[in-house]
Amino acid sequence: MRIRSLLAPAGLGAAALLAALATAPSAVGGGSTITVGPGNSYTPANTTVAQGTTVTWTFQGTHTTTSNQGFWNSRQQSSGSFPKTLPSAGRFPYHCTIHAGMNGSIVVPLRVTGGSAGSGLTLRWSASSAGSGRAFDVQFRRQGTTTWSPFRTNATSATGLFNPSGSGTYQLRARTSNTNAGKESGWSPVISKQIS
Ligand SMILES: [Cu+2]
Repeated sequence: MRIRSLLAPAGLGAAALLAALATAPSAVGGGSTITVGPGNSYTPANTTVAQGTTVTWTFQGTHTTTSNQGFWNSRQQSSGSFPKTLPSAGRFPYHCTIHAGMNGSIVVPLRVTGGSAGSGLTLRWSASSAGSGRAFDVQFRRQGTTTWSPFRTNATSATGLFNPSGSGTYQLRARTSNTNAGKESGWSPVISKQIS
């Protein structure tokens, strides 16, 4: 039990426990809260959420949450909250435009299911097909090789069947483009999956 193991260590303080709980991946369509301030920091600074999660920044001091690739911008806010739904895979770094060095990131993993012989892997890189100004890149490589190959480039669909000839272990990653700004998110964490 995850909760039980978090509670078990006697020395674990309440703040550390809350931080650990806050970074646990949410269910699809769920919520995740990030506290902005007090002080020049986001808590948690780095968090992983499922595709389609609404992330809400709550302000305790005058800051911004501003996506490095233009996916969102709260502009200056001193209280209240700023919600943003993140439908698709990637790593989304953000910062405060007022305070240099005040940084955070949100990671949205690719989802991979399947893997039995001949049926391939079903990849889902977004909770929904691309809205205006968005597109997706998906890449793969055989485990043990170094070069990534494109599976999808500037796709608008949310899913695809990855069915290479031959068994083996494949690595997969995806990212989201902000085509309005000509910028891309970072890549989602690499997922390794065996096709038997
Ligand atoms: Cu700030």
